[in-house]
Amino acid sequence: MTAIKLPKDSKMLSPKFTFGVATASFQIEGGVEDRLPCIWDTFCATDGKIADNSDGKTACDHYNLWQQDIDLIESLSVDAYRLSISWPRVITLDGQLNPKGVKFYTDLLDGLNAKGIKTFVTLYHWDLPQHLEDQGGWLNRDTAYKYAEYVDLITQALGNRVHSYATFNEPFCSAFLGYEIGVHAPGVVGKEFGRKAAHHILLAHGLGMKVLQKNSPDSLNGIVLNFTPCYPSTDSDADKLAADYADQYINQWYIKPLFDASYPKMIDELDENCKPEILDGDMNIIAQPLDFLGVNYYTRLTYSAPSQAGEFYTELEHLYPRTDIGWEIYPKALTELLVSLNTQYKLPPVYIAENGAAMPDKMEDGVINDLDRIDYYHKHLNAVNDAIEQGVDIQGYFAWSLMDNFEWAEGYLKRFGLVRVNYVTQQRTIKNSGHAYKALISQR
Ligand code: GCO
Repeated sequence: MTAIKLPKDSKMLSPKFTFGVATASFQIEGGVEDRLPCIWDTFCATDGKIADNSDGKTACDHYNLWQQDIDLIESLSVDAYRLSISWPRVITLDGQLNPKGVKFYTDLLDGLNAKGIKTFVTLYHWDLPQHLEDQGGWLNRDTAYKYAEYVDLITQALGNRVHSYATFNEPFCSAFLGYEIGVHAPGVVGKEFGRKAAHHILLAHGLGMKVLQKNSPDSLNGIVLNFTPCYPSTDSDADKLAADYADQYINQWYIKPLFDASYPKMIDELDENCKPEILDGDMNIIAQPLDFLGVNYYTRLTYSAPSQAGEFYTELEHLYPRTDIGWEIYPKALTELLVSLNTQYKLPPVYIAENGAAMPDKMEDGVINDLDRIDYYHKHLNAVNDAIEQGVDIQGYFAWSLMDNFEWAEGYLKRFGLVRVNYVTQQRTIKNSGHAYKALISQR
């Protein structure tokens, strides 16, 4: 596949559909000297946590190169850019706005708006200020209230520059990867912590939505969740039960409270010490009306019945074909996911807020001919189109990512960009996938 194609009559080719590219603050900014430390700085400084022992000190140096990066975004002909605000850059230790950090984002947003690029702002993409982690981080209920204060201050400061706000990116990753299996910052390990962190993040989401309703009622306000659809490895009842449990644990736990104001039924099967403390009124705070739901999709997983007593499922290795990060390429699950969420819940308009692939790119004569990534985008965009044809209201799609960047525990080893970054010279080179994405968008 050398081009990304959609059916000629696809609704995605109407000018009303939004095409964008996405990034996140810690993954691209660098500029650490001008902000407070965050949990990812600490995690990176801990031996053995990051595959290449790297950190976010420079990353893509977007903190200094943002003007040329806006030109780069414009050159891809996208309608929208999804970025995140670094909480430790805009808030000081005593909880006040940091004018220098705020100016970085107002300049950036003004620059994007001047070019007619719609701004999709995520208020939390994992960079919790370290001093809040020192007080328990997301295991401390107070953090949810600190988050609401931060949202109040920053949204007032940004004024009407923002087209869309997402309160959080992927609460699953922050809670489960960060506070249960510890492969992400802050690296806390223990089954008793994951659900507690998740509940406080969801509570913070609800409190944040209330602030947005007050401070920014005209923007499109919502949340971005990631989904890894869970498939049974065979048709047996035991495997189906295992996949269903996994689905409740990793997917439903984060969406059901938003729409039904309750957790999935597996909460009853959790050991007492693993249950979150839910105070009166929490679930109603969490279930605020949403203007949109962001869906991030990369892969699926398959499950079979548990092999040991006391467990609920066995997660199988990713099947083939796989991307460079080892995730199965299975576009059909994206269609099935969207259709199934649309039957289970009364969804607001959906935006695919992230989808993309790490591939083993090679640069030859200055060209990155990443046909594998083009093929991934072609198939997944068509999977989105199939879901639209089956009645799901999907209004936008964001490629992850604008450019190669700091891929969390994988450091700089895995490249997700439509644009290659040379981390020595900071030179950006549009890959053929970037050209193909632009060609698709430009044909409208
Ligand atoms: C996520 C994050 C991104 C990642 C991307 C690839 O979805 O995990 O939002 O920051 O880089 O997903 O893993």
